[in-house]
Amino acid sequence: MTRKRVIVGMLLLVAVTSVFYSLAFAEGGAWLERKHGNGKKAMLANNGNVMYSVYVGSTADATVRHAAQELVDYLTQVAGAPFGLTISDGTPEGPALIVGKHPVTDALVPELSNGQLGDDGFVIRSSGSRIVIAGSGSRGTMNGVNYFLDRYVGVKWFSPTYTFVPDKRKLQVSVDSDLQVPRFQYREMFVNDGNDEQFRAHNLLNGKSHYRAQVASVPGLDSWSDYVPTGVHNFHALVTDAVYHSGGQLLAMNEDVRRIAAESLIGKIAQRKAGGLDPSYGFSQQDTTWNPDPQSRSFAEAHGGSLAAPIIDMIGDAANRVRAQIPEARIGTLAYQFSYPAPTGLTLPDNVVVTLAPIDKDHGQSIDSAGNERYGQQIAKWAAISDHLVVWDYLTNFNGGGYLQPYPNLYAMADTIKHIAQYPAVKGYFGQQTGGARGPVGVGFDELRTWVGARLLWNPDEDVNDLIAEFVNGYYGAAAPYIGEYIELIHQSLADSGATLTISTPIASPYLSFETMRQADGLFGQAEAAVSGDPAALNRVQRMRTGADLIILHRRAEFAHEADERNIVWSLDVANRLQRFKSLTQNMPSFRIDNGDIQQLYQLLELERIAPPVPDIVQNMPAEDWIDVQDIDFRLLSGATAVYDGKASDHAAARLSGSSTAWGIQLNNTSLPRDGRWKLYAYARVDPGSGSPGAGAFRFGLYPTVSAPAGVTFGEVSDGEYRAVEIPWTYKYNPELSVQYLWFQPSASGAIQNLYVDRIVAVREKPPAAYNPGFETAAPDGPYPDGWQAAGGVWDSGTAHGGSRSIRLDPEPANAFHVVYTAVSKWIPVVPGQAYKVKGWIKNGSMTGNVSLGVRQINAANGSIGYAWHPGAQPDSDWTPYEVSFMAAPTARFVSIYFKSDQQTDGPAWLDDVSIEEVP
Ligand SMILES: [Ca+2]
Ligand SMILES: [Ca+2]
Repeated sequence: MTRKRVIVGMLLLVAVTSVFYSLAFAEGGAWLERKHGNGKKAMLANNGNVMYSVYVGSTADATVRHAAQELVDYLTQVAGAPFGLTISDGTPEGPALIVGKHPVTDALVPELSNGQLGDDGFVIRSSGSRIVIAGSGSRGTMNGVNYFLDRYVGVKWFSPTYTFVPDKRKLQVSVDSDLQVPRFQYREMFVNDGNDEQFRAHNLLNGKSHYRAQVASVPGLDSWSDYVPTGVHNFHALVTDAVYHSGGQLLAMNEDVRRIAAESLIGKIAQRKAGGLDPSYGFSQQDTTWNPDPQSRSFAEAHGGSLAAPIIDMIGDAANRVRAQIPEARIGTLAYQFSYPAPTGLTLPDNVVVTLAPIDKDHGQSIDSAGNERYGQQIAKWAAISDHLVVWDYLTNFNGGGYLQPYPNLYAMADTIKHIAQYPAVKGYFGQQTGGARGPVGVGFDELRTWVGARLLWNPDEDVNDLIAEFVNGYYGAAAPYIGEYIELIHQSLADSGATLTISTPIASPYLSFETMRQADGLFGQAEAAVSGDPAALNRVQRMRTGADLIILHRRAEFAHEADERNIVWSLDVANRLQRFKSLTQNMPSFRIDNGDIQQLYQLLELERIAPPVPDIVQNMPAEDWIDVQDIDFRLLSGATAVYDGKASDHAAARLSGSSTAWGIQLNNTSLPRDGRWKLYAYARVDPGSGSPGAGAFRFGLYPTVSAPAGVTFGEVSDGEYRAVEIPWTYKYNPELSVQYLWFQPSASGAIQNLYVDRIVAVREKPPAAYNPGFETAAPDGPYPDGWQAAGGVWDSGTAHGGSRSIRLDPEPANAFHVVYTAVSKWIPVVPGQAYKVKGWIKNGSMTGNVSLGVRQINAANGSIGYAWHPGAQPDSDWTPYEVSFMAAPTARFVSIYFKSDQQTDGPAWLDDVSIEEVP
């Protein structure tokens, strides 16, 4: 897989530099005006003389006045000369910058009153010696001023802590007529940097949701979009009586539920109206799964099979009932997890806003990429049934390495925004870059992503490479070439590795390889050197570096080992790196969404690990056939911690008290491959307590449950040493499940004091295959073909379908079960619930009786579950292919292939060239 962008290698530095940095950061920000050079020239100030005054009408509200004052302040700073603000409805004398609606704008800007600008659009228009910057409403005017300062004057609000203000003694702008309406009506980049309302407004972002909604705005900035109604995951809060709760959600088709929901919504909305708030409220599913009632299920089945159908029908119904009471009321809801696929044969009333939240997509690729087909294709389907859609995009790592982990999704985000922009129904975008208020501020790509995202939400036609270059040049100064190369390196590494970005991407994901991290580290070294004389720029570079530092610190033992083996010199400089990392992250209380106290991360990073040896069970196996997932990637809950353990493969393990009954040690499926089937082995040990050998030591299971949890007895682990505990199920990625994890739980029996889990080793399961399928190879110690039992059968070297040999059964009237079958040592592993086909060629010399091919399923205790047989080969027939299909039973572990001839046969029968295959 190759990303379609600029590909950067070390040798391409010059070429890339020319792509990224041809707009050199040299001439006082001249490169920032690339889009606005063709209008009428207006000299705002020249060499200390100010030519224009800023005018605002007397009825302007706080937002417009604030914007006008900002215009004055920034122009003054840029020109080094004082601009004045005039509040007047009179006709300006002399050259004027008119901010907002004003008696003179009626004739100059008729668009202000014809509705085409919406809440956010504006016009920047030159007429004679006047320049008007105005929207229909105050937010539009504010946007116009910020747009003017940014795009025309060159002020760049790169982050809440760094604004680039050009120095232009000769301040000239080129203005013609610029009518701007944002593509997306609602635009929110959700990250803690964005808590700065002025920063959001400067970058034309108008969202204020989540915990931000609880923070009062200052009057001049109190102008946020209310497109998405407030209130989520509130089915049970709005319909409180538990008799109406069902399978995790509501009895969606129930008349009482709909009536009660509508009454609750009417109450909430009336209350909001009375408080001067937007007459809207959310009505959306609980943040869990749904096992629907039969009525809801059958409604879903009648509408495309999506569980969104009963939900959407209920919400539409409730919205109509609410509207009958409050005509202007609007309702918000979610298409999320089980309700993400759009229903068929339904439409939504136009007072419902649906937020599509594809949390499980691969966030490293655009939503319209092949790998995200099941998510991308739903946009058009939702657009067919609703004209009010918002896309909630996931832009950070909630778990795994956490928010700080390098998350190369800049191009994926840009392509997703560009793709959804094609659907007029999609009116808004929410880009989630943090899980909560305790998340990061100003690290990694967050600032860059916010800035680029904000631009694309205004105008998705902007070129993402130009935007990245503009930010990188402006923000990182002399370090820009190295930061630019790092951005390309980490994105290309993701594309080359084929890894996915999920909300729980593991630290050991292949895009964070030795080679990539070594190159990244080198680039950051160069970047720091380039700005070593500029402490503020150095701080910005180091904040970008935290992601690489996190990975290098976590995996230092492994990287040092690899460097050593390959004779590569790479100074990991652990002490300084750790100190730098801590100093830049200490104000970030939470490094991931749950149980993510930053102190816990420091504790993990301080553990002195060693490079773990190759596990004994995968010795000599090709590297692509096994994966070692260390405790770094576990989720530790309920008191579990990562501790030094000299017995552990890397000298560290997750530890949980033996008295706990929590599923305290977990491995999320995002740490496991998405392709193929895998056997899992947990390397675990205990600190022995006291108990009988048969007492439970610990248990483990897969959630959601696929099979009863399994356990280990005290007798098996009482020596306190690590052993590879086989997880007795085959793991296979299931895209239907938004959450899946393996959990470990002490038995709290007193038999153990502590449970330790060092690592989980996943071993690829090969497709099933029959051993010695043509009966050509002899067993070393007997008269039968190798791997087959042929009690009573004959290994025939004179008759064959393929090769020169086959197996033959001669009539044996006294034998009620006259068979050839797979030997125990060559039983074929199968996956419970999987369908299979066994095939074989039979030549039948018998005129009577039954000759057939079959299969026997076998459980973990080597007991027989049952047989499946082909009805029987044609009597007196030459070589003919036969097959027998079966579904592996829930308890099946193996199968043995069988060939039989019964007591009524009167001639020989041969079997050759058998095979087994999975049926998709
Ligand atoms: Ca370990
Ligand atoms: Ca053969």
